[in-house]
This record gives sequence, structure tokens and C-alpha cells, in this order.
Amino acid sequence: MKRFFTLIFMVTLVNVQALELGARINQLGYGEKAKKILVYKNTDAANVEFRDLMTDKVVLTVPFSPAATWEYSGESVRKADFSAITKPGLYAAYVNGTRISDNIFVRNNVYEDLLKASLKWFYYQRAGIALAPEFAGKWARAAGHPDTAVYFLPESEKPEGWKISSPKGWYDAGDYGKYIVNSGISVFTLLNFYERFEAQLKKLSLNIPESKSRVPDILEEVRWNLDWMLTMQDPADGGVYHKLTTARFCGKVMPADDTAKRYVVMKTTPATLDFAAVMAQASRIYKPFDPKFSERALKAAEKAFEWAVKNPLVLFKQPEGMNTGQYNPDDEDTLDEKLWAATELYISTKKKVYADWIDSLPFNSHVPWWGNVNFLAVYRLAEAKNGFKKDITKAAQDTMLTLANHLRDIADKSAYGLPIIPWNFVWGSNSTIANNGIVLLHAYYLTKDKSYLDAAQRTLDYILGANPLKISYVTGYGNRTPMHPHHRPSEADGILEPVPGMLAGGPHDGGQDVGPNPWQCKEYRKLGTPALSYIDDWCSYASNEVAINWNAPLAYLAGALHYLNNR
Ligand code: G3I
Ligand code: 9MR
Repeated sequence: MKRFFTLIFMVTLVNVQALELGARINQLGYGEKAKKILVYKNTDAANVEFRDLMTDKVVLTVPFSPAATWEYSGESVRKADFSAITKPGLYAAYVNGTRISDNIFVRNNVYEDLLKASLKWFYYQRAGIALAPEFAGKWARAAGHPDTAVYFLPESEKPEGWKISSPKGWYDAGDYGKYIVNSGISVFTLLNFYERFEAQLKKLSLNIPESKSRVPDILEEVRWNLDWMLTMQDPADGGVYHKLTTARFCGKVMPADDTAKRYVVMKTTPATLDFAAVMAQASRIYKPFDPKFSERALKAAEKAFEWAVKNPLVLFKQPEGMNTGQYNPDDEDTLDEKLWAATELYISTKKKVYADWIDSLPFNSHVPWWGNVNFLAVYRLAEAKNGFKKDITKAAQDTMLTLANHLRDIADKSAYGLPIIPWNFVWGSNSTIANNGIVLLHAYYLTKDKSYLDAAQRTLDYILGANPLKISYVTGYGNRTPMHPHHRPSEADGILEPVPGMLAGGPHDGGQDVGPNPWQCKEYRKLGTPALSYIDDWCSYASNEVAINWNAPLAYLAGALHYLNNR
């Protein structure tokens, strides 16, 4: 009889609480003191209720904002601020008695697992090493791409039999190429995260083969790519080769099954300057752990800078017969790379030659991406402790706050409450939005004004589910996540779940992956509403690939918010 009444109760419960889970929220949750915004489709209801799911009691009732249209999706939506909920717990949102949200978690460690997974993903991207089950779990795999015999393309430009050894490094993305330019901003971001949260990251284990060493795991992981980068510098003149790839992208195969010849290509100024910048940065960070490596990195950085001064505008040109990635923006002038490299070298050496270069080069106010790294220098110049001229530091701080204020003000006015600008919806849109978040975090570090932290929170909310598609764009982290990313190991390993902790590129209506060829996508875009132009399909390298310069800002953003939630 008791079971009968229980059944009745359960059925009633479900009937009373009809579900329409249309609310856009951060699917991993919120820190206790974090800004908490729910977005919902336009409704006549005036208020939204939040219930504690443990007690089923209403703990907060708040009014919806007036309806507004989000220009990137065309939706008419309303917002509700539930930041007043600060007690750790499990909640849900209701409108007129109908539940409208997934579970809402509130507690200070909601991003800890994501931080670890987004950093651990770089281990999964290692070239030249077998991933053992004790570190890689079911995504363990054989080694691929030893890269101990790498040739030059075009082969005609080198003597018969010319080759170099260029092992280790991270695969760039869903492909198996290794690219210096994309390594630059990716390595900077991870090392800059370490510089900002050193005490915490010294204690963070990623369960990688080097976890038992005295070197922090994040530094051990980045070292795998730094060691490779060093092999890409020509010892004769200091120039740095632009990339290391096969001539053409391979099929959907595991690393060990991609055995085609691999090549380095021409040295370029952007690659050489990006190399110089990260090697100067690394020389400072690794000095306490490996003085010899630190000295080698600084020497390599200075030699690279000298090559770039002599070769100020050597831009990448894809060799005949090669179709792999280019990392060569249309408007490349190499001034941004030169300012960034001079900035890092000045901090490491305090030499006047670098100060003079800094005096001569302009700032710009563009969120950093692989094609414009100027803002990475602005971050440095804005830090008084780095010892730049006071007027330069002030100018850099003003530049940084001007951009941060622009992003924050857009969030305040936006229908979704998001600091998103039109430029964001390019190939790799999620990473540009994560970098918006990092700009806002730097403004918070400088001013301690919580409004910047609140705006940064909104960029992570967007990535983790507070978006028109209600998808958390990180594999394995959220209620609805990418299952078919453009990532060769995930596609070829025969395992249902993709490698975890990867950030999908995100919506963008460039349509570079749309077309009639068998490998291309059928039309999936909603032209004019870029925030809807995403498809969870292998075919979509323009919206659903993964990349090291996308996961690095994700790790930084999730990690910074985690540590700031727990300070
Ligand atoms: O910067 C301009 C911007 O000013 C303009 O408004 C916008 C729209 O036209 O275009 C922007 O340039 C775009 C650039 O990305 C920066 O966002 C280019 O159109 C676009 O083609 C370029 O796409 C790059 C793509 O390779 C094709 O070159 C992506 O950034 C880059 O992440 C991607 O990188 C690939 C590697 O080549 C190979 N490995 C996988 C990796 C990820 O897909
Ligand atoms: O897998 C490649 C991905 O990493 C690149 O971002 C993309 C654009 O350059 O190209 C992908 O490779 C495709 C190639 O360009 C055309 N043949 C099919 C390949 C797999 O989709």
C-alpha cells in the first residue's frame, strides 16, 4: 500500500511541476558571491521564483527585466538577477509554477573540475608520446609523430637529405600539425595564468607522467611544448620555422596511423617574434626549477629578436602542394608581435634596446588573438611592477580600462547581459569571448572593482550554457555538450565520449566548412544570427573544432574565477 501512495505522490509531483527547461544558465553553477543572471524567452510573467531543491521552498522571487532583443540571435528575452542566492546549495527556477531551468548549483568549487580538465587536455594533445591508461584513462593511445626526421618543404630549397629532429609539442587542434604562432599566445596564456595564481597552481595536480616532480604540473605540461618550440629555431641565424605538419591534412585517423612525411616550412617574422616573447617569459618562470633551461630560453629569445630586426616583414606563404593551417592574418604587419617580444625581453633583461623598441611601437585596443598579440604587451606594460616608464604604464592602464569599460558597459546593456561584441563571432568565437573575460579580469586585478569580475563571469556563463543554443561548449562538462567535435583522436578512437575538457570553437557564420564535398557540412548557419550558427558535427571545423589557443583562455578564465571564488 505504501508503495502505491509513493507512486501516486511521484506522479503528482511530476504533473504539478511541468518542465520547460528554457532558461539560459551556467550549467556548472556559480560561486556563492558570484553575479548570477538567468536569461529566459520573453514571457508575460512578471517574476521568476527560485526554489531550494533540498527543501522545495521558494528562497527568492525576483522580477524579470523588460524584454529586449539580442542582436546576435534575434531572440526577445528577459533577464533575472538571482545573485542574492549566496547559500551553497541546489536550486531551480520556476515561472507560474512551471520549472524552467536545469539544476542550478551554487558553491565555491563548481569550476575546479573544469579547471583541471581544461589543463589536462593539453596532455591529450601531446605529440611523440604514448598516453598511458593511468594518466589518460579510456582515451589512452599509442604515440604518434616522433618527428625525429622532419624535412623541408619545398624540398628543392634544401640540400639533398636535409632534415631536423623536432620532437614533442602539442597538436594544434583537431589536426596533427604543430604551429609556432598558435603556440605563442597559447603558451603565454597558460604561463600568465601561472604567474597570476602561482601559489594555487603549485599545488594543482593534473595526474600527468611528471606529476611527481618538484615542478608544478602546469609548468611541466607547458614545457612539453616549449621543448618542441626550441627545436624550431635555426641555430645558424635565430630564425624560427613557421610550422611543422604533413603536406596535407590526414583523414580521421589516430596519431600512430598518420605516418606521412612531415615538414617544416619557411622561417617567418611573426613566428620568430612570438617565439622570442614566450621564451623570454619562460626564462623567468622556469628559472627556480631549471636554471639551464632558463638561460637557454633567454639566449634563444634574444637571438630570435635579432633575426626579426633584420627580417622585419617575412610573412608565411603556403608552399605549393601543402594545405595545412597558415596562421597568417590578412593585415599582418608584425608590429604587435614586435611590441610583445620587446616587452617580455625588457622584463627579462632590463636592456635599453628593448625599452627603445617599446617607446617606438603603438598600443592598440583589440582583444588579443593569434593574429594580434598587441594586448599581451598591454597587459605587461600596465603592471607597474615591471618597471616600464611611468607614462607608458599609465597609457597601458588607460588602454586596458577603456577596453574593459567598453565590454562591461555592453554587458550591462545587452539583452543577454553578455560582454560580447560583433567581432567575437569569428572562427573560434568561444575563445575570443573567453579572451574578453581575461581582459575584464585584468581590469579587476588593477582596480578591484567587482563590476569587472561580474562581467568576466558572464563570459564563462555563456560558454557553459547561458547561450541561445543552451549548450555547454566544453566536452563532458555541462548538461548538453559537444559529442562530435572536429578532433581526430575523438573521432577515430571508437569511444563514444570525446576527449573531455575541450572547448569547441563556437558559433560563427563564415561557413568555411559548408559545401557539396563529402567532407563538408550541409548548410547549418542561420545567416545574420551568428550565435545560432553552430553544429555539433565532425564536418564543422569552423564551429566545432578544438584548439590549444581556445583551451588556454578557457583554463585561465575558469581557473581564475575558481581561485577568486575561493580566496
Ligand atoms: O580578423 C578578421 C576580422 O577582422 C574579420 O572581421 C573576420 C570576418 O571576416 O575575419 C577575421 O579573420 C579570420 C581569422 O580567422 C581571425 O578570426 C579569418 O577570416 C578566418 O579565416 C581565420 O580562421 C582561422 C582558420 O584557421 C583558417 O585560417 C582561425 O582563426 C584559426 O583558429 C584556424 O586555425 C586552424 C589551423 O589553421 C589548423 N589547425 C586547426 C585550427 C583551428 O581550426
Ligand atoms: O582537419 C582540418 C582542420 O584542422 C582545419 O581547421 C580545416 C581548415 O583548414 O581543415 C581540416 O581538414 C579538412 C581539409 O581542409 C579538407 N579535407 C577534409 C579535412 C578534414 O575536414
